[in-house]
Amino acid sequence: MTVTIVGSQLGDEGKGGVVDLYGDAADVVARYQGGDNAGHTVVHDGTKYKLSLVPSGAVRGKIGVLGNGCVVNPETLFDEIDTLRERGLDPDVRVAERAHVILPYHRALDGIEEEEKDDLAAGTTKRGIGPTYEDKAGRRGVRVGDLLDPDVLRERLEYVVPQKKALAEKVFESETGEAFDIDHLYETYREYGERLADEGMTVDCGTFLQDRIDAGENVMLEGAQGTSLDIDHGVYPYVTSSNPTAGGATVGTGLGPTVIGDGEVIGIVKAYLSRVGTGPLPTELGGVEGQTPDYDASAAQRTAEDGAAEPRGDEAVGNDEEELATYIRDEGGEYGTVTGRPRRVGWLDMPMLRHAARANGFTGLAVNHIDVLAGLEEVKVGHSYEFGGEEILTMPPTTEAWGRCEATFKTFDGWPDVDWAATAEDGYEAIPENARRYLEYVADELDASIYAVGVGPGREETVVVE
Ligand code: 2SA
Ligand code: MG
Repeated sequence: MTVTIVGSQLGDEGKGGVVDLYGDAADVVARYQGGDNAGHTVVHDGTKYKLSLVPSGAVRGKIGVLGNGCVVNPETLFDEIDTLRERGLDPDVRVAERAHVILPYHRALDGIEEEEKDDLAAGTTKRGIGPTYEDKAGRRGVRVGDLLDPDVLRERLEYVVPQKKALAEKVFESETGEAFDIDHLYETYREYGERLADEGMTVDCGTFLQDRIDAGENVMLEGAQGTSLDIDHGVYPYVTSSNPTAGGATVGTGLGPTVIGDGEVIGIVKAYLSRVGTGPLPTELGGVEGQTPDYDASAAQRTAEDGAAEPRGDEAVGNDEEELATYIRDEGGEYGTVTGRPRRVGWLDMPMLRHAARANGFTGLAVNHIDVLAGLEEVKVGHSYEFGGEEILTMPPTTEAWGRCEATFKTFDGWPDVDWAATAEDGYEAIPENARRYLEYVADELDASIYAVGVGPGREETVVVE
């Protein structure tokens, strides 16, 4: 049996908590796309582990698999494994031989291209994700299996590296160094290959997972990022270069669609929106300089002078956009984990979610962070868009059209801040009534039932709906 966990918005929906919840019953946790652009913090036995590549299940004694749809930076992989070992864990991580390898020139090119692109830059994590998938599609990539065979590795590098070097030097007029040096790359990556082989880490992913399923084990498929960052179904070009949607789980592991479809596909929804990087966001509140198109710095200035976003007191927060944005950002800790840059925030966007529900075929939902919105006088959702004089209920296929959509809001009465830890113990009925109304609206609109509600950052702070 499989459970697939998919982000329904723009990443950072709090997938970790849900992965924990369902991960208990899993024997194997596999990732099917992305690479070390998926920073998550796992708390286990009171210790915090920061991971960006290794599936979180590996911290909890499960087998962690990086599927063929992933792009693997061996340096990050071994750093994370070594750190876990230093801390007394013995992670069992397997890597698909068909997965592509992120090489140092991919990282270098990611940085160079982002600077060149200017307005079209996606605000990438600069981990080389895009350039690696480009080479995969361009049939000039290096796969994990190639690291195990020095002759093949050498041949691949000799073909591709001169092209990358020319791209960096001639097209982007950038300097190149070790990252573009065939001999250096060959030595370093051959050694990574030896270590992968010595530790028996590589697998034929689809066969490995299918054998587990046939033996009656449970496999959890852990998506990174979210539906609107999907290269096909997201807000192109402000997307990542893989398929976080549920279809990616089959292509990215080698399990058939009927195997995935036989299990659960759970959509993770954050009760509001947050976004790192650029592109339109119809339900955005306030804005963030350098990320929000047409950002109005004077509005932020005005609120700062008004002394907005005081810490939560008995007073409910008012309705000024910048003030609300700052409040939600602070309550939700919406700052980048690596750079500390503020994330853009907005109200829940239902057209985005309807699109996600269809594209992924969710069997259930987990809605997170309803505690973050507690204390607001009213909570809004973008129910539909007004586009070209008409009301539309789902996202248009081009991002330019999406940028012209105006959200039509529906307003809910706010809910109080309560003892959320106690709520988590007491169950669904203990959730404040207005918050339940909000949740039920979302479930109705998406025609999917709510399996879980996240009411705080901790592992225990999840209400499981019976
Ligand atoms: P990239 O580096 O090529 O993938 O960047 C392309 C765009 O995708 C965005 N991006 C992300 N946005 C939010 N969260 C991300 N990762 C989460 C984290 C993990 C998760 O906490 O780090 O949610 O599973 C993530 N990764 C990529 C990026 O900002 C660009 O807009
Ligand atoms: Mg995160």
